Amino acid sequence: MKNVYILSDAHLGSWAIEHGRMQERRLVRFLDAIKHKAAAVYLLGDMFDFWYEWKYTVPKGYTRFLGKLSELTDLGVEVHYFTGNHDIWTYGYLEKECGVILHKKPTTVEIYDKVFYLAHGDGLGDPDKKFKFIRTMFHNRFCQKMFSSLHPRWSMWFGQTWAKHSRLKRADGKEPPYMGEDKEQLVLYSKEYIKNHPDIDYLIYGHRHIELDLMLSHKSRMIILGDWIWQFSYVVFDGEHLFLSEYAEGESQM
Ligand SMILES: [Mn+2]
Repeated sequence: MKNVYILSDAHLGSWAIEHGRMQERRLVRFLDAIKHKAAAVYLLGDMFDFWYEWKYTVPKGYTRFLGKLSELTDLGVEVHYFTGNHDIWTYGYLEKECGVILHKKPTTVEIYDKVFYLAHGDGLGDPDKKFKFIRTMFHNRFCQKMFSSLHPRWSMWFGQTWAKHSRLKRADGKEPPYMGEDKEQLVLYSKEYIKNHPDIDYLIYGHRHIELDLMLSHKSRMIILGDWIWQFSYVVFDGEHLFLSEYAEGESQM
């Protein structure tokens, strides 16, 4: 039985990440190392720090990563690509060129008899009104059309700058630490969610850039994935056991 891998938040191409090339190479080496063991790979959002595609144009860069995704899908590995809040603006290129299966919303999926609820995690249980307003604008088709009509010289600059600042507004560029079961938005959201969906075995999220592995009930386990900037963390599921691990090169991996 082949494994299923889940990871998120590489924020490739970020102007706030100095080790961008090393980070992309490590991600690609990881994908290469698992390609024959994987039945499916789920990328849970924000793989790019700012992705925006036009009808005839896509952003520069990411050639190693995009090539590796294509190699995996050519081999028959299912690659599921969830949009986060930094890469909402993909309109078919990643599906057509790289063969990924795109998800723009949280998805419930059955994998080897277990029920997974998968989401990037932005906007879930988040009471921040400003964030909600920006999120609505970002997803609005009319705003997207207006933005697309700008020359990429300005719109890509604007997007990269916005993304950079959303990283740097945190002290040392990292996310606030885990806030505890009673305050962490995704935990509160998940606890509410399983009340009406008690059949879910695993709830898995990105977005927060922290690693969390928490039992919510006898059945439901919640995981926040960490990131691929500093933690290089991923979930692996072999049909029976599920682990949250960190990719350390040179070690033998599952
Ligand atoms: Mn995010």
